[in-house]
Amino acid sequence: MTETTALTAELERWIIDQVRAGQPPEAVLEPLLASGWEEQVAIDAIERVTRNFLEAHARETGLPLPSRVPAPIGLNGSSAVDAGDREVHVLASMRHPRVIVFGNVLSHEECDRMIELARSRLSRSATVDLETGGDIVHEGRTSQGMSFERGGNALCRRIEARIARLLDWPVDHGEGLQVLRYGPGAEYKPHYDYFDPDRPGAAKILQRGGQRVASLVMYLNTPRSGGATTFPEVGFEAAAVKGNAVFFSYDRPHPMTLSLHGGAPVTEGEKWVATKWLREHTHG
Ligand SMILES: O=C(O)CCC(=O)C(=O)O
Repeated sequence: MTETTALTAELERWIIDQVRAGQPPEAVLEPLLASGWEEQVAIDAIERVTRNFLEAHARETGLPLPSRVPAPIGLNGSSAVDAGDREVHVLASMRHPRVIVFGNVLSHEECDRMIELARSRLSRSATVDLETGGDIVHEGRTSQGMSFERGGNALCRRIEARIARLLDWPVDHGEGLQVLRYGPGAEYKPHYDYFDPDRPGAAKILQRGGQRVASLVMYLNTPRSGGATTFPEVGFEAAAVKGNAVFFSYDRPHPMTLSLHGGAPVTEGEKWVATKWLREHTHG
């Protein structure tokens, strides 16, 4: 790379080569800073070049355009994140699919309270029907569930504020928390959380907040056995451990994100989770 602070064609090519090679943003930024770039100018330049490249690539290949997604941590960074009222631990992190396992997201008291608030309101879980935009019961999802309104009670407000800080994503870009209970044998077969834009019911769903771009599945208890969150395309499993959470993002509604995931069957005991879905825009 030449020693210059101008965005030359050569520098643009170099940035694109780094992105294509899967280099993390810090590895692209550091050489620019070392050759005299002002930090924000360098970040803006890298973002612009990367976005132009990704958009051109998406157009050429017919893929959906990428969206901005929550990016709470870099790779090989700090092992803790300040989430405002709590220090959250980073336990594992994968680049593609982008998956992060967090520890200490919720206290045990918060987990117990969330279960207590949800328990009497559970019914057989449904999934979004992309034919109509409504809900349907699906044989691949054998849990029970309920949803809280965003900000619907003091506990939800506290957890939502913490998640917003942890993920650096506004509270109003999130759906209300959904609580699921899996009894023995219950599971959620592998699926994507984004809405397939080509299905007839999608337009209605996307009007309110745009696409889902990330999910945070928080474990409210530790099942005696089974119940991991699985990413079958990459052979990765996050164990369900009370107070921990698995985060994953998907920058476009496409299988190339490798965000296919499921809740493996609970083989002993029960499993409770609270899921937060993050949207592109305000989910009013
Ligand atoms: O229960 C799990 O581990 C996964 C939950 C899930 O896939 C979801 O809520 O979309």
